[in-house]
Amino acid sequence: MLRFLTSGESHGEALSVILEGIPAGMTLSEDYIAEQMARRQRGYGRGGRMQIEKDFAHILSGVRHGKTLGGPIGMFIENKDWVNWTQQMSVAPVEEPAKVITRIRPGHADLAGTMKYGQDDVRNVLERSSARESAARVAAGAIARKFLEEMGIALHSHSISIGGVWAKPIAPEQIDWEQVEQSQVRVADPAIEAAMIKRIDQAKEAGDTMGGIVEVIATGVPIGLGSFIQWDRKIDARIAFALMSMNAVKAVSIGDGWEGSNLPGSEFQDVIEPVTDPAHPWQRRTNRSGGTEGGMTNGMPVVARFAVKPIATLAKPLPSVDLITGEKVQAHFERSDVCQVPPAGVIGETMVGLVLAEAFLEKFGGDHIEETRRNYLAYQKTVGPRNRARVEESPRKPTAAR
Ligand code: EPS
Repeated sequence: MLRFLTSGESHGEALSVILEGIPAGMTLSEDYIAEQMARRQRGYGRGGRMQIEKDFAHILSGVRHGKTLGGPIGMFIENKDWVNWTQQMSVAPVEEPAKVITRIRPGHADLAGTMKYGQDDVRNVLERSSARESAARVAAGAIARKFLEEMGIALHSHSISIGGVWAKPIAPEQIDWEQVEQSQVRVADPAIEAAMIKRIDQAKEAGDTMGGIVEVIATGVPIGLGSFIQWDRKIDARIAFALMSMNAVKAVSIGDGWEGSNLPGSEFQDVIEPVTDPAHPWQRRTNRSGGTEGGMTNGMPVVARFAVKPIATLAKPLPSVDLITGEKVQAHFERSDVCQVPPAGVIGETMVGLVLAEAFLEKFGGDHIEETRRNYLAYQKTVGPRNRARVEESPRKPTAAR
C-alpha cells in the first residue's frame, strides 16, 4: 500500500529514498519537505555535523507541476560532508589504503555488524548503522505527513525526559505546540528546559551522552485504522515496530502502557460517553489506551511513547576490545552527538505518520487523492450509533430485471 526504502552511508555522497503508494493529485513541494528536514536538524546536544549539513530532499520523480503522479516518489539528500570523505568513502578501489577502525564501541552495531558481514573495518558497519539514515526517513515521512494533513490528521511530539530530568506531566490538549517547536529540547514544560540543557552540558563536559523519553501524538485520527483480524494488522503493533526500528530506541509504549498496568481495570478503561453530538460520536473521559483498542484506532488521539538510550559513541570512551587482536583497548571515538532526544521526536512523528498513512490507505484506498477523500467522507457518515448510521444509508437501487 505505502512502502519506502532508504539507501546511503553517513559520509557517502548522498542518501536516497523511494516512497511508493501516495495517491495522485496531492500538492507537494520540496519546500514542504525541507521544513521537516530542518526540524530534525535542530535541537540542543547535536554535534558538529549539523553545522555542516543543510538537509534538502531533491525530488527526482513522482511529482509533476507540484502534484503527485501516483508513482514512486524518488528523492536524494546530498551529504555536504562527503567532500571531506571522498577518499575514505570512495566507491571505486583506492590506491592509498583508508584508515581502518578496529576499536569496537559497546552499544553500537560495531561488533555484531562486523561479525555478521565478515568485516575487518568497523567503518563498513558504522556508516550505514549511523542515525544519519533518519534524514531519508524524514523525507519520506514528510510526504506521509502531508497526506495525513489533507485528511485532517496532525502529528506532534515533545520530550518527556532527558537524562533523568522529567517534564511535568501535561495533557496533550494543553500543550502549546508552537512553544515546543521553539524549545531547544522540544519540551512542553518551559520551567524544565534549562535543567534539561544543563544535563546535556554536564554530559558533554564529562565526555558522556544522554538519552530520554519522547511522546508522539497524532490527532484527528479516524476510528478503525488497523485491525483485530490478524496479528500483523494491529495498529499498535505496527506503531511499536516502526518506533523500535529507530536507532537507539529501547522501549515503546502506547498510552499509559507502563503506568496503567498497575491500575485496576475499572480505573484503566476509557469510559465511553453517550452520543450527544452526531458529528463527534464516541468521546471518552480519558485516553489511557492511547487511541488504540483491539489493534484499531478508536477515534481518540494516538499517543505513543518511546525511550532512546544514550548514544553509544562516547568522547570519553569505555574500555573495549580490538576487533582484530581481541586485546583490551579504549573504544573508538569519532565526532558524534551528545543527545539525540530532540531530533528523535521528529523522527518518531515520521515513523508514526508513515504507519498511520499506510493504514489509512489500506482502509480508504484511492488512486487519486480525491477518491481517497470521497471514500473517507462516505465512511465518516457511517460512524455513529448503528441505528442512525443505518437510517442515513442511501437506499439501494433495485437491480435491473434480466
Ligand atoms: C552519528 C554521528 C554523527 C551524527 C550523526 C549520527 O555524525 P558524524 O559522525 O558525521 O559527526 O551527527 O547524525 C547525523 C549525521 C544526522 O544527520 O542525524 C552516528 O554515529 O550515528
